[in-house]
Amino acid sequence: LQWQEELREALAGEEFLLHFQPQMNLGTGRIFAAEALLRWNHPVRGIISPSVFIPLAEETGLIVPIGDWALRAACRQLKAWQDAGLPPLIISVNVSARQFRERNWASRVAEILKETGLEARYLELELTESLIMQDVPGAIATMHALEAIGVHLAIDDFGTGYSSLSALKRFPVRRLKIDRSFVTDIPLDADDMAITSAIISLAQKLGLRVIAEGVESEAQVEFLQKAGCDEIQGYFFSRPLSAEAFESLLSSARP
Ligand code: G
Ligand code: G
Ligand code: MN
Ligand code: NA
Repeated sequence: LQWQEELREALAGEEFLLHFQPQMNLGTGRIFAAEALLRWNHPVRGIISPSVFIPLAEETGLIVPIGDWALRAACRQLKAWQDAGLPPLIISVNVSARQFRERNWASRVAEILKETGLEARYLELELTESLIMQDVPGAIATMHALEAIGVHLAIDDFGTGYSSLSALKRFPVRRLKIDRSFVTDIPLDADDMAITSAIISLAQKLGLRVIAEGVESEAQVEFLQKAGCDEIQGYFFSRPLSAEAFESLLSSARP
């Protein structure tokens, strides 16, 4: 109950903020996207990680307004960067199951885009496999509604959620994000390397883009490049950054 009140106050008191982690294309060496990651700047406890407060927010249902706040803030930030003349970029936003299952959620997304002035094609929504698998037909319907408004979709934490490969064929998604757990022990763990390579070829054969998460070393980059991975995200290239730090990284990378 105490958490619930604090989360409510945090939303009202603007204690949430976003950090941005760049995603890099291995072919061009350029930043093509940023994942928006929620942070709670608690007046007493300091910065609190979403892995702590998102499960609490899920329980109470507060994840719905908090998630909408994050989506709106991410769209507004990207629009501001576009208006400032920064290079074109995609903003990638995490979606929770409770949020995704809201009635007419796709039209809420459309409203947020309209309100912030961001074109739909610059927004990518990250859905986890487990979110989709909770109700495959329902998820596919919402995914099609999102696709119809021009938003792109990615499957987050891919490989961890027991999604059937035959279902994958029916999902209107553009990108798979290989879960960090498969990347961490490359190049030491032969099984993880086999799984990662297999996900990359699967994505290629299905015509999907593929990004590896949690990339922390040069050796991992080399392995992924050889395996044909398009894109990377992780501490090796950059940690999640404040809006200001991300903006200067982007400005310094301007051609
Ligand atoms: O940034 P960090 O590693 O602390 O994130 C921890 C978890 O919180 C990740 O699984 C991430 O997907 C999730 N997360 C971060 N921001 C959001 C958000 O805006 N909405 C939802 N639903 N999850 C988020
Ligand atoms: O579940 P999701 O993929 O949305 O989680 C993203 C989280 O992963 C972010 O909160 C970010 O802090 C974390 N992260 C990003 N890159 C790395 C990395 O290279 N190593 C580790 N350990 N965590 C990372
Ligand atoms: Mn994510
Ligand atoms: Na992930």
